[in-house]
Amino acid sequence: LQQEALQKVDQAEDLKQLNEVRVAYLGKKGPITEVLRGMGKLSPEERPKMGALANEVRESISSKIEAKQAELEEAAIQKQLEEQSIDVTLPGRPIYSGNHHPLTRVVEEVEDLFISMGYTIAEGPEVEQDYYNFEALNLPKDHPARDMQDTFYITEEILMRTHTSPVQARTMKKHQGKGPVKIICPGKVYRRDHDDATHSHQFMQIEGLVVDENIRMSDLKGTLEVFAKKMFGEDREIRLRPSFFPFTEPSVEVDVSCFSCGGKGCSICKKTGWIEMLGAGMVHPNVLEMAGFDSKKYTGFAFGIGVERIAMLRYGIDDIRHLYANDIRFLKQFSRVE
Ligand code: FA5
Repeated sequence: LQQEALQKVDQAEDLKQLNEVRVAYLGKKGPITEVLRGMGKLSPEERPKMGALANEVRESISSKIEAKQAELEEAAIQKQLEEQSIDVTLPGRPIYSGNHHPLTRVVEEVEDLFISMGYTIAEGPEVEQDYYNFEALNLPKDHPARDMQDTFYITEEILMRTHTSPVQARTMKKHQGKGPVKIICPGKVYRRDHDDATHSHQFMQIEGLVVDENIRMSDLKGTLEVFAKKMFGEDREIRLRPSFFPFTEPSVEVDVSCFSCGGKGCSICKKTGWIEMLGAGMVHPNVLEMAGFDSKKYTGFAFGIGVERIAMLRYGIDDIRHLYANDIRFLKQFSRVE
């Protein structure tokens, strides 16, 4: 029996067959278990002899099985390794890392700049009340200046905000008539504009608002000069042109000198050497009063910058629609190397 079992172990070609041998010879129904079970029937002299013999046979089979198992397992691993061998000469698969959208990058940079000048970030809803978007900004119902911003209305009183300026009114109201206020607010805005190379029906603005005692136009100019030089280079200049917004007086539109052509005139600046960047002005006393501030004690300045404008100039993007088409070939060009 022992010889036969040891031979079967040797012949086992894989772990499955080996297990079958184990069950056949050492299992509950195997011949050795049977012998051990039948021991009760033997005479007291024969019992120890038979027991010792049965144990010896069992030991020898089981140690042979163990040895064979180790051998088969090793062989199985070797076989697997051979089958799965890696060809290190094959070209690797490229790993594409994602990157921030150019508009996100611009917003983050502008945020960092203004935070370094002591501003905090404010937020407001994109679905806004007519009151904050217009009335609290000195634009009563039926005021002709409402035509400046074609609006998506949801109801008569609720609309998609057309600019980030309502956050001015909301922030001032929260301060309950006490300065200083020093915030910027980046966010999406919506207008019923026809989409073209420079206009989108949904775009982004960054609002700025400073209210305190003795805030002057020169503070606005100095702040915007720092903004232009930090965003576009130390050799940049700004130009203030008189303009009109119902919520600021005086109001200006601010141009930045064109860096693509160095002021000589190109298609980006339409050969003028200047690019319009933002609207700004001194906060209108009516707006201060409506938000609960004493306009004899407090003055302030505000500005609203078009984020797409900054991105287009910064990266030489010639069509605003690229920023919203989600074309991976376009977006891949903005991977940040830091
Ligand atoms: C305003 O929206 C004022 N709220 C700005 C302001 C804030 C003035 C605080 C005074 C004080 P305006 O409509 O000019 O102003 O828009 C500001 C900027 O948003 C523009 O200079 C331009 O860069 C950008 N912009 C306006 N319309 C669009 C559009 N359809 N698509 C993309 N950018 C636009």
